[in-house]
Amino acid sequence: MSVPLLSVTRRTRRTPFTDRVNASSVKAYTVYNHMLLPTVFGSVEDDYHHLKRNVQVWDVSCERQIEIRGPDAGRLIQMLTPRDLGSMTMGQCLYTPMVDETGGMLNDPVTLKLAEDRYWVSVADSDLLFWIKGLAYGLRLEIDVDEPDVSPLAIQGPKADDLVARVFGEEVRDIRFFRYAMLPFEGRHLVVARSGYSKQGGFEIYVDGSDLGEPLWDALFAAGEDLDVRPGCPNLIERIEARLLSYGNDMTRENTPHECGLGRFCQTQQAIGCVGRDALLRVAVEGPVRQIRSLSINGDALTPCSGIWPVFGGGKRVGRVTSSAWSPDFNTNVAIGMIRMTHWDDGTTVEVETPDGMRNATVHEESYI
Ligand code: THG
Repeated sequence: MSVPLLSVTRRTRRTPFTDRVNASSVKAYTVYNHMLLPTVFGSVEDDYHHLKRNVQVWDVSCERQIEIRGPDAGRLIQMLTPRDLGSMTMGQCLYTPMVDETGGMLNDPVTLKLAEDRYWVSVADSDLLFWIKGLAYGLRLEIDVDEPDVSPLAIQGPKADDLVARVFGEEVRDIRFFRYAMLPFEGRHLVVARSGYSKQGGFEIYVDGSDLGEPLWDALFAAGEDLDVRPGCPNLIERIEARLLSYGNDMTRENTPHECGLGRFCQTQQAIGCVGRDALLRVAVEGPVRQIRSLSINGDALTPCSGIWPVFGGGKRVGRVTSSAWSPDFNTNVAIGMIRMTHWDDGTTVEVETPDGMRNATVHEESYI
């Protein structure tokens, strides 16, 4: 079967790193926040092994920043999320489920507090900017909402500390998980955060100004030659093992944060002002009746999941699988799905209707890694 190409236009935005990514023979892209996101370099499996052993540089510019600035910034941010941001301090990043008035997930960004009156919301793939602008205008809030020219570059893998220390200095080793420091590069101060869409450890550098993109990319590759640094990207296998959720795939506006297993990031009672507070307090009384789970699907490697695979228990529909990949380390197909409470206990056996036929599978309460 021939593989169709992606026609790139102004709507399919390039990034400050696209020329470098193309020069390093990227094999495939997806589109995320209307922007190019690489998905494969060598092969998904080669990228996976390399990520778990070495260090990679990821063009995750598509994690766009929504900047919220002004006297009402703190008030608006709390309207967006059931996570209590009352004690958030500068230098912190927080994973923040964001919900509408029904408690439905609109996005699952990382929020950074840059100043008392200035935040970045590092968004997943949905047009959250319009929701925020609508709230700000509708409520006559004293804030500006924009998408600045900021492009995250992630450095992920067990050797990430060594690589980033060579470019930004030894102080990067002291940055705690989901904290950031402002560190100089070519005379400009950049947010360097210990975060990223993998469980292998590493940093995200928020490249503030497209002109810095290629100099930073080149500096990292020059400094990391002996570390076998390679270009990479969020890896499908590793993120399923880690149960890192993908908005639009594993959850949508149809789901509450609790269904997504994100209840630990919600303090709805304290989140005064959150638009979805009443709805979430109402559903919290009963608790969710379906929830995100990891699954292992028996048999040989499956066709990648590009939609919904129905899940059955005792012949009845009990859920869906939305992400799946063959895991070399666990020697099984690993998957993420939404499973009804009758079948969500650890070790429950179910059947999954895959494009390669019905397969037996097991539900797991914990992630693989
Ligand atoms: N980094 C930044 N922006 C992002 C992402 C990112 N925007 C888009 C997307 N990824 C948002 N989604 C997620 C999902 C998971 C995590 C971060 C962003 C994540 N979760 C960890 C976990 O669940 O184990 C840690 C959460 C915690 O303990 O606070 O890292 O990756 N800048």
